[in-house]
Amino acid sequence: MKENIEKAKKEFEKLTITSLEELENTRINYLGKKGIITNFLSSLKNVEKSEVKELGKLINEFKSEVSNKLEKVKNELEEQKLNEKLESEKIDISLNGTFRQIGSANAIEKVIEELEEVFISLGFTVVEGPEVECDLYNFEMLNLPIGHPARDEQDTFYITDTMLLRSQTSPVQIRTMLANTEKSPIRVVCPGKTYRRDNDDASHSHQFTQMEGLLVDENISLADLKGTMDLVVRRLFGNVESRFRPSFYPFTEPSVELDISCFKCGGKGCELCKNTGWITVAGAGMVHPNVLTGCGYDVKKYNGFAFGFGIDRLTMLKYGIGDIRVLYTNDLRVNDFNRRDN
Ligand code: 2NL
Repeated sequence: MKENIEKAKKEFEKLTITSLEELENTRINYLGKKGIITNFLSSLKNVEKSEVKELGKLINEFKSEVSNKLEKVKNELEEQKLNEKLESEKIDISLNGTFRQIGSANAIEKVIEELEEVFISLGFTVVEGPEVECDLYNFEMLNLPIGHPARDEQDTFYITDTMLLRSQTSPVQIRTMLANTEKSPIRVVCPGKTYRRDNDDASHSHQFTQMEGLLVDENISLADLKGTMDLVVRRLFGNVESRFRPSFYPFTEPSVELDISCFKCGGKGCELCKNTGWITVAGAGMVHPNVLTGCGYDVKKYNGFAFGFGIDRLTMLKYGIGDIRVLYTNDLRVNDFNRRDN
């Protein structure tokens, strides 16, 4: 029996186990109910008493050798299996992703938003309105009756005899005043698309962009308008001077043009300011009493100021663009100022 045990031991030591399935078979083969070691142990009862101790020790050593080896191989195989799984599920995060060109706001839109921020900080509300308007709101209520010569300058596209594409955003302010049934103070800015019957060239476009503003309150003076405009242009263009020049608009009295000192040459005179040292950025004035009365405001109590920025012009000045048409043609150089590689 001793030789049989030693022989089985040698055979076991030669065994190579390469899978968990083989491992389980080996376990059953050696340690199972009818396994080799179990058989040796039960054969002990047929052995001479004097030999039981030695053989028993031998079998138990063999048994723990088998158990130890099976445990060791089990751990190795499981680790190997896990490594294979990890390897097969590996993701190479160093690979470049698919590059998508990210768009950005159009330059006009950015100037509008910048102006809105300033006006909101001064207590103004942003209001929008329809682009197809009636003659009444676009012209008549702005003190521009039919036949008024100033209508020529603002000739636009007519849908019918009385419906047109708005030539300015003023009708939005008219609507705001009419809708305010309490006839209380108003502070609004109205950005949006406007239209004129223009032949397109480097400085004219049949569709352009305006931002008008209206303030109605008690005891408003031209000084309030000047202070407001000065603050706005400084926020937009930095440390510039501002000045008012006399002008004419049918809807304001008095009317002014707002100039800023040239931010390029500092007022010395250059190509941008056509050697004048000044750049015109807006028209403005005190709201004409006819406009206020027409909208139901008592001019004995209320007055106000209004202004209009040509957003296209401001955008061209701010970004150094020489042709207004570029703003409306999806030229990526205009629309992608905030791209990293620009
Ligand atoms: C320009 C001039 C201006 C206004 C717009 C306005 C609106 C109402 C009443 C009075 Cl409801 N005025 N708007 C006033 C002065 C000038 O725009 O050439 N902008 C580009």
